[in-house]
Amino acid sequence: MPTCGEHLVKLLEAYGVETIFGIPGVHTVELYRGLEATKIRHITPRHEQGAGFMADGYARASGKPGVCFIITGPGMTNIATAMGQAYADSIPMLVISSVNDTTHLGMAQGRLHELPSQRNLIAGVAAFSHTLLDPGQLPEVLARAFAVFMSARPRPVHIEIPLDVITAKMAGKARAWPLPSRPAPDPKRVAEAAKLLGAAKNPLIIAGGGACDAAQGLQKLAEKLDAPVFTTINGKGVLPPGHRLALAGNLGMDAAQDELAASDVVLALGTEFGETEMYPAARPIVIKGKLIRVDIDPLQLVNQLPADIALFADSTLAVQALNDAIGTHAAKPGKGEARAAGLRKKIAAALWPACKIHGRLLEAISKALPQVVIAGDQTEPVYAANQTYEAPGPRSYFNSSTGYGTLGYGLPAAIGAKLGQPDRPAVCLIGDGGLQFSLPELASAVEAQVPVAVVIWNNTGYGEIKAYMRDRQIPEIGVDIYTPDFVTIAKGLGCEAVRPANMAALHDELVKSAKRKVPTIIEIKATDSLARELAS
Ligand SMILES: Cc1ncc(C[n+]2csc(CCOP(=O)(O)OP(=O)(O)O)c2C)c(N)n1
Ligand SMILES: [Mg+2]
Repeated sequence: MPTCGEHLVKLLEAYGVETIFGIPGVHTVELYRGLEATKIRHITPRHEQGAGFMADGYARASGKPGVCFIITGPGMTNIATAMGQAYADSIPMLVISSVNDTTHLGMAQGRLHELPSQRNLIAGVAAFSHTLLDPGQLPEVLARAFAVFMSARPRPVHIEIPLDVITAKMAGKARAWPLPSRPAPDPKRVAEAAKLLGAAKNPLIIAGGGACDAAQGLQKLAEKLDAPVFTTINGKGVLPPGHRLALAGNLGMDAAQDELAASDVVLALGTEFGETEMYPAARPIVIKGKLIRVDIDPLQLVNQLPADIALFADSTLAVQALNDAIGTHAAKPGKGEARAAGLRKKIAAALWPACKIHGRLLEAISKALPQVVIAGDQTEPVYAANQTYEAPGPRSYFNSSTGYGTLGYGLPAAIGAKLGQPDRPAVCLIGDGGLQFSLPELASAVEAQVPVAVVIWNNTGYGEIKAYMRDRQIPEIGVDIYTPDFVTIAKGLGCEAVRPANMAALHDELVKSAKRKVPTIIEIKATDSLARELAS
């Protein structure tokens, strides 16, 4: 008879899990006993935070939950930060950990890896955290996790299995439970919303990360209504690049605020109007017309702004219902396009100067790698790209400047993204500070043969914080950090590494990176000739 650990692995496979990120320890070896008998691929990071960020990038790029196997105690405190980022950005992540024997829980007898209460510690960054006290309850608890991922606001779920439970024998066939359907909107409210939208003179759409799977229908809806579309950072790619109704910049900008105020009906889908969207100047959003909100989380529908019509629903189903209800109605085209073009111009004029330099860098990346997935960290080129970049499609652009705002995310997230979308090139866009948080994950990528391109913007310091201190007349302490020779280190870790001298070399290196089996580090120093060419 298999153990609970073996049964769990079979169950995960039955739910369609193909990749697991984990670092085994004596407490979790029972999870590994059955792994060989499945098709699941195990990826070993160099730190549990790396496991969490890889799972996050995998989930964002593929749309499937990222799964991690983590040891009791330090493994869990290490992954807590990655769970915090995934929690803030509504990313499905399943963290399976061990915990001490059921009879030892809460006893504080100095057992290996013991925490006073692991579950209490982690519950704040999870949709739920469950201690499995009986192997027989595993199928039900796992079904709850997948019900959250598939049918509710996706967030990390933590299941901890005591050592005596993980090794206990478990009867029965490993079978995935049928999952609940996704919530469909109330038809009466859909009819009201469609009426408002159909009669709108200046409609506007705001699409967040929760709308990214509704892209196709949303484009149709926007075109029918002739409505300009703002996307949040996690909503990028909902409209194809260059679409006549697509807007750039962010909702905190004066021109965007004016346009919002002038819109008589605003349709906001899958967004919490987060403050990190509005870099560098977040401000309260003021909507003077009618507001229609769509969200899979009822609590989001009453967050910050009361909606005139609140549609509690999956965004894809809501958009489909709105499209059906609006039917063949079509606003006279032209006005929306003109509004969008005017707004794009005003926003471009209001952007800070570095946006141009970094905009060129992003253009070079898209040109060399058209179907690229970009996972970014918190660095100057990312803040700029958040304003200007047009992603080739949804699930193609994300970074840790949103929500929890965690340095060190970009590299492991890009590795996860490449594993989640193996047929597309993946680029990590990261600063010299952020990369030093997770540099050893290059070794994980070499080992797993994951060819990501890591574009480092090296300004030899915590540039953004340095500027922030300078603006406030605070002595610039702790921000001019020593940066190692990234090219030599990366080569030592088994990667290819270059410092391209000009745009042509940058292009070649990006193209070559996608053909390799290992990561390619592409370093750009802010004082290099390439940086000058980007600025010219
Ligand atoms: C875990 C963590 N620690 C500290 C910070 C604060 N922080 C935000 S941006 C930043 C500077 C990052 O430097 P770098 O990656 O080199 O990017 P740059 O701003 O220089 O482009 C720091 C220290 C953070 N966001 N996350
Ligand atoms: Mg820096």
